[in-house]
Amino acid sequence: MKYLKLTVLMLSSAFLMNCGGKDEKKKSFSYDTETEAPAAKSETPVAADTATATDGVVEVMLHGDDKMTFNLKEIKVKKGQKVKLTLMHTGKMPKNVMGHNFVLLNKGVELATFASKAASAGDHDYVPEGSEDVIVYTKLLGGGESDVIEFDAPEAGTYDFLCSFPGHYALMKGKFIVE
Ligand SMILES: [Cu+2]
Repeated sequence: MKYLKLTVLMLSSAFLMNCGGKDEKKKSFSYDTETEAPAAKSETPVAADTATATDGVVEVMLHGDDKMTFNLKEIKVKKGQKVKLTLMHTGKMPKNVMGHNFVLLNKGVELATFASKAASAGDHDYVPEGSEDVIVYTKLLGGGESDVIEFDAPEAGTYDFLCSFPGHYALMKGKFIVE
């Protein structure tokens, strides 16, 4: 909660240069509704953080780049929330060279084991078809592309996420925490 408040504060100050604590709620709401408009300008690093929207929907902005990194190492949501995750490839390199996806693994699935299985699933964007190891995943993206997925937060616990493009998981991985 403290985390969210901070994000809201930072957003408020970025947009308005002046923020009264009282208006935080209102501002975060108007920020959320704004996302309907095609806002090409909102490329602030702040927006890349985990931010909560209204109606129990959490919006997560995850970026992958040409340096083979994700901007987030940790994503925190709450049990029962709906998660709207946007993966954006902020680089320029094509998908066959520097493809990125977001794959959320089930509890107890070993990252390295999964990654090596995934590496041979090139026909399916490096996500083994019908795999029970996977909770949810995005499309594989090249530079400039993005994909949005929505899913219900799984039961409380800590899960691994990764980019399953061959060789990427060493750097492109993180924890998905459901509280
Ligand atoms: Cu990748």
